[in-house]
Amino acid sequence: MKLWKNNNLSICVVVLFMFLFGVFMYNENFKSITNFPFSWPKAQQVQEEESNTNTVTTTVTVQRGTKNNDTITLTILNTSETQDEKIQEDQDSEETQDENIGLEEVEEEKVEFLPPKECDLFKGEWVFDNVTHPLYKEEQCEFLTEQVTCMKNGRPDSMYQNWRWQPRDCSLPKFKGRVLLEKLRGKRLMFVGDSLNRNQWESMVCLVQSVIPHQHRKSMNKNGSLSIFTIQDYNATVEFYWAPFLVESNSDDPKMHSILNRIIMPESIEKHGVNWKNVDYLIFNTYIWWMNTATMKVLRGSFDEGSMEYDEVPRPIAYGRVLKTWSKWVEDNIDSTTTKVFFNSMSPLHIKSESWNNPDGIKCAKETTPILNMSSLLQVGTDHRLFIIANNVTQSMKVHVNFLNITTLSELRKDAHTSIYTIRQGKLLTSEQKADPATYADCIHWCLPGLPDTWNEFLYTLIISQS
Ligand SMILES: *[C@@H]1O[C@H](CO)[C@@H](O)[C@H](O)[C@H]1NC(C)=O
Ligand SMILES: *[C@@H]1O[C@H](CO)[C@@H](O)[C@H](O)[C@H]1NC(C)=O
Ligand SMILES: *[C@@H]1O[C@H](CO)[C@@H](O)[C@H](O)[C@H]1NC(C)=O
Ligand SMILES: *[C@@H]1O[C@H](CO)[C@@H](O)[C@H](O)[C@H]1NC(C)=O
Ligand SMILES: *[C@@H]1O[C@H](CO)[C@@H](O)[C@H](O)[C@H]1NC(C)=O
Ligand SMILES: *[C@@H]1O[C@H](CO)[C@@H](O)[C@H](O)[C@H]1NC(C)=O
Ligand SMILES: *[C@@H]1O[C@H](CO)[C@@H](O)[C@H](O)[C@H]1NC(C)=O
Ligand SMILES: CC(=O)N[C@H]1CO[C@H](CO)[C@@H](O)[C@@H]1O
Repeated sequence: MKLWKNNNLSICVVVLFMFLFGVFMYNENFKSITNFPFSWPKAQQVQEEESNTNTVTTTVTVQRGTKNNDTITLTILNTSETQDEKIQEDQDSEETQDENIGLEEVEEEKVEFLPPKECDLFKGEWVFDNVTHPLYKEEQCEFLTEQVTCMKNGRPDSMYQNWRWQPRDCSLPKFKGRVLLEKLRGKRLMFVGDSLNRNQWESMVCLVQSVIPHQHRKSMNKNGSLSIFTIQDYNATVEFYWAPFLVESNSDDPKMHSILNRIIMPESIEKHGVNWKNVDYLIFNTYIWWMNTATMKVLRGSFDEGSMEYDEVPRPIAYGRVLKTWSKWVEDNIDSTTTKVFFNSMSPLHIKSESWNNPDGIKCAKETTPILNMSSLLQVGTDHRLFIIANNVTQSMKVHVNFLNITTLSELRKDAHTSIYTIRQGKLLTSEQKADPATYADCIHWCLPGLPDTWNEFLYTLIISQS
């Protein structure tokens, strides 16, 4: 298995030159080539139309380079990357991409800048960057559900969409839907778990769907526990499978969510697992459904046999049993040469505003900026015992599992929850409910565009780096 191809820059330059020559030959429209040195990526085009010209390329370079010690390298790389993007924009706008598509894709992949394997992507900071983020617009993604469209639901501030995660020792590559879809060609990617993984799945659908402009070339099919987004041109799917405990439980009905007496069968996973076979990229999580009681109810016997009796087991013990069952399933059923496995660490809650020194706050409801002062240890109530178990289990398996360490960096995002701009039992909050955030604010789920896009940037980085 070849991991983490490092870019050979001189090859890049040669390939870029050959590619430019190719475009020149293909393209009778001389104008797009003469435009090309003064180019800027699409995100800036809007800004550009409102303001002035030619300064924008510099801005991008500076923004990407600021936090990085490899400023010069990055700048050089960015220059060619920017040029490459411009070419792609031109092709898109002229609708000539069909004849150039192969060339363009190969090229994009070659110019991709990947962080070195040693770089810890999850150690870093949030940087305000309204040039590159959000990665898509809320109103441009028809597949978003009402649960997450915070602006449409009346949220007045939008800064929560503009934060970019900047790893300390490297940079995340720019998310390119086309590059990801090329990896997914003829393949299935599936999120498995609870509503936070569904949150991330919705984000991923939006991130790739914009590549396909034609409505009838992409489709959504929601059927019971399984939701499938299909991109016909690539024969690729981005799926979500509902299994909030991963193992069998009395909470497996994807619609009935008001079960307070949650009971699990920690050694029983096959019923769900059959649905995960033959998937090429599997992303698991399980956390939020564990959090309403200190102990977990473990069934004696089986639901199928009508058993009703259960034992109450301390949360970490039960969590460990479930992950052991899960890891055994993965080891027995996954061929790591064809399937990549990921495990998301816990998505945090923001319920007590005192924990980020805002005694006047009401849960997460008044928060409009991330926690940027990282000088003191932040404690928002996450059960880190489960983090340690998940990290330990995933790192000691025979099959390679990518542990996505999203917990700490998400703990800083008190501003990013759906709060009162969401639904409850299928309906948007009424104005009376909105006036009572202490009762009704949802400080568990996240607005989109927003934080789960960053989780997908990690996923993207790992997918395109490992092939
Ligand atoms: C990056 O530079 C800063 C200051 O310029 C320094 O404190 C830090 O240790 C450097 N990081 C690495 C990985 O070299
Ligand atoms: C997870 O990331 C945080 C920073 O975001 C870091 O402090 C912590 O050590 C990481 N844990 C693991 C197991 O990598
Ligand atoms: C980005 O933020 C800056 C500073 O707040 C602001 O001046 C600028 O207008 C913003 N640009 C866009 C495109 O929103
Ligand atoms: C489409 O992808 C599926 C896997 O998701 C594969 O089984 C099938 O053969 C592919 N079909 C074509 C026509 O490539
Ligand atoms: C939904 O799934 C069930 C079984 O999982 C299947 O029998 C049924 O045909 C599916 N319906 C649609 C509309 O795909
Ligand atoms: C950051 O937090 C620490 C501890 O809460 C506090 O002492 C310090 O003044 C804060 N710094 C800033 C710049 O707010
Ligand atoms: C980590 O996992 C190994 C093997 O599953 C186990 O032996 C060990 O006790 C675990 N350590 C912790 C701290 O949970
Ligand atoms: C390190 C490296 O290969 N840098 C190259 C970046 O691209 C410029 C041209 O745009 C070359 O002159 C550099 O040698």
